[in-house]
Amino acid sequence: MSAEEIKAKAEAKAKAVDPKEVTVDIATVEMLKKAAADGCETIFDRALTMKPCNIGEQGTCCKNCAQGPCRLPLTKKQTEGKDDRKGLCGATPETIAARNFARMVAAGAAAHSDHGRGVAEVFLAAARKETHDYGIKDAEKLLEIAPDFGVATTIVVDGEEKERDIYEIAEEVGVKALGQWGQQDGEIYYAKRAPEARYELWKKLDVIPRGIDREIVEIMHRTHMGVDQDYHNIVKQCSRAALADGWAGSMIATDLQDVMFGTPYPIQGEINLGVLKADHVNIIVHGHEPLLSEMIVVASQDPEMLSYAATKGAKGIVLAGMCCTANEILVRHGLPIAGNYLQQELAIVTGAVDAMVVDVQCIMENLANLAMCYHTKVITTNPRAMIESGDTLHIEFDEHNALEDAKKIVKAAIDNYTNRKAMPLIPTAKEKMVVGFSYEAINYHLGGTFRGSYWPLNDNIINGRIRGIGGVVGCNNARTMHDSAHLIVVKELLKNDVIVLTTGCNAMACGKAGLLTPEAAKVYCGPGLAEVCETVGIPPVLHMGSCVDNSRILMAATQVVKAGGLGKDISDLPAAGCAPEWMSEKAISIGQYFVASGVYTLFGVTLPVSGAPRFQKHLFEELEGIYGGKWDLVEDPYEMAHRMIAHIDKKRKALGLDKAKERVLMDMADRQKLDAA
Ligand code: NFS
Ligand code: SF4
Repeated sequence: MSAEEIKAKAEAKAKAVDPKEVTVDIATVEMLKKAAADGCETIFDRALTMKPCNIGEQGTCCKNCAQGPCRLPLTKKQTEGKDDRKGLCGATPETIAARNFARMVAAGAAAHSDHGRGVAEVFLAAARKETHDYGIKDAEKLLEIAPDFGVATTIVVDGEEKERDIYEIAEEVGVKALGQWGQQDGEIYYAKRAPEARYELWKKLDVIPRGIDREIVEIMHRTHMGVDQDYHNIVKQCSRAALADGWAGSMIATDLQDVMFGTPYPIQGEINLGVLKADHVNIIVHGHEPLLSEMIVVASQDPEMLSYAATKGAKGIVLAGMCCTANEILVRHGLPIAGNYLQQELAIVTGAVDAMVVDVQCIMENLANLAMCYHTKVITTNPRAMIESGDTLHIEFDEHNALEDAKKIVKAAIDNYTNRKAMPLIPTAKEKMVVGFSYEAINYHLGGTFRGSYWPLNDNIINGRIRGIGGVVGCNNARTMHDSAHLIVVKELLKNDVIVLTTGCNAMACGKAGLLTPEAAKVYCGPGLAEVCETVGIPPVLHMGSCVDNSRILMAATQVVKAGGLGKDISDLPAAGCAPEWMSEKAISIGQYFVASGVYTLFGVTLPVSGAPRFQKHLFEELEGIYGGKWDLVEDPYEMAHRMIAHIDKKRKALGLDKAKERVLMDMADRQKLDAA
């Protein structure tokens, strides 16, 4: 070997991924070793060899016109007092960073809301009985949401009040819901769901979204070259578009999915790559929209499909989810989850996945390349999302022909079972969990009476057994150790008696670590929270669903405010939210709607704002004076948890709850007394 070759080899070795350094998940460690042995590259390798651009990371690279890219890094020179950085057009770093940030909000809000639009369209088709495959599963929820759209649930005939036909109600709700996307003036319907004080504040600040699409388009207009050049004003539009996501696009998606597929209630499930089975056909549904996966659930259980699988020598069909599609089918059907975002490539590396069926969002293009190393068929299904790389199959999914299309997909997976190249190697790791805590389910479970109520939760917060509420959500990010920050933050909160609400990839990290079981309470929680969880029989971390279901957290917070005793607005609550390992633009939209709803919201890893100090100050400090909520960036997960706890304590103090009032935990009789009152 020449000196150069030796040097190159040493460098390559130095750059090789050490699995234990990049993840805390044992199944992931095992599959990273296999990937290396098989000579297949994953995102973990690429994260080592390619570093992020320092200017983009600061948020100060502008390519909004062809005179750029104008790159304005913050260097020592500026921090020493003078800052005269300007783009060719004169744009300041604040204008550039705010515009970039706003475009992330627009993209995130668009992704959630376009998902919501698809749901509303199918809902309307189901209401009109134009498709046989979808229908109304939860009529009670439909009756609950109809008044929010101004749709009557009863009708007066000959002076007598009668129930209206459920499909008639659904059609009217569907038309009005779908109208929210193209609405030009007025207010989105669900703005009024917020606590009154919050609604009034939004009104005063003039940020109530007029219509979903309009607010997103307006961001794109305002951030075009030479339009909005005041970062305060740009952030105001970020709030409008983000609120249109949280309180309309996402919230409508959640509600209509619940009506069509059922509102989640606590159910058992299993998680991690160990859910795959070597002697079964393994199908992974990956992406975000339950419209497709709900049908694949049906198709994969079809006797005709099962006997077809048997003809190929398979003992059955395993259908498992990946990313938020997984959360959707888990919380409604208890179907297993194969893993979270950073495990998608590794599922293919097992060599056991016969089809990876994808729709939209969080799907890595490299899946197609990896599928070539193994035998997996990557099947795209949505006209919005095709993959050019590799040998991907496109089977378009049409809601009007949903079950037939789903069967075609399942059949393609079965046909691929006999093409496996080598013996699969499936990690044994998997964990049991209890999931499906919609805000309705929390109501029911914590209420524990015939009439559900959030009062027992409030009462336990007031008496100090529960210190506060932490929302921990969001992605994995290959720039930080897989699942590590998620688990540190959550465990630190639990230890300090903060109950955790979770969605998305954090929920999956918690599931894999065994935090989503009632038994976790006595292992991880402080004494107060442990006692409450054990009495009620719930896990200390409540899995509320997918990222679109962050709208459920907004509704839960609203219910807590309305139950009384903890202030008049979401911003009064002893609560905080965080996304320790975020990466997606959707997370930025979610962060902004939480901030605009009054929540202190902390992100980990990085935020593209550091190159624009005044804009950063606006997000991290000034917004609190406007919305009662603000952004923060904390890389250290311990520090993140403790800043959340400090904020919770600050809110407790403002509510006069700093001196923990010791009270007996309510028993059944107390609760009945309360209910009778
Ligand atoms: Ni949310 Fe869910 Fe996961 Fe992040 Fe992606 S799957 S929608 S975006 S990576 S949490
Ligand atoms: Fe440069 Fe201004 Fe064009 Fe951005 S909009 S690329 S800052 S000239």
